[in-house]
Amino acid sequence: MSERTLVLVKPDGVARALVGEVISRIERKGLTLAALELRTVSEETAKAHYAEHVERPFFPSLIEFITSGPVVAMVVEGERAIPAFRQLAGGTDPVEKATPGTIRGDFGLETQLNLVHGSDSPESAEREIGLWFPGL
Ligand code: 3AN
Repeated sequence: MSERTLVLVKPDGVARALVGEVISRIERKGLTLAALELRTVSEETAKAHYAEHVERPFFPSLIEFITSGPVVAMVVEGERAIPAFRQLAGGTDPVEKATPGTIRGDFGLETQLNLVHGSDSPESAEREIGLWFPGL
């Protein structure tokens, strides 16, 4: 079943010039882009995006990180797009959880600077697409 997911290349991924690499992996998987924009995130959007983590100790530094430079936001579409992109991204911790062959496993070292975000459920995807691309 075709579905949509919200993907971000976070500030570390943009700074390290990995945007093309991420898009290339998305396209080679067979997923397609429905929207794409480079933008700098407001603190308000960042807090709304990560609302589920508001009580976590790393929340303030996560907000500081995600607003520290431009991100590339995308809506990615295709068959099982939500789990398919999570598979491409790899686990949250780029060393302990993500395996080689995934974006985080191949390019990441730190849990906070883990390069990409992908919605984790249909409910999150709907909420996040509404936040980043209202009206899409
Ligand atoms: P994922 O992005 O794999 O769905 P989440 O939703 O648990 O992971 O975490 C959201 C973001 O919060 C991560 N991408 C990472 O940047 C940051 N994060 C998660 N856990 C930690 C942690 N233990 N220490 C620092 N940052 C974290």
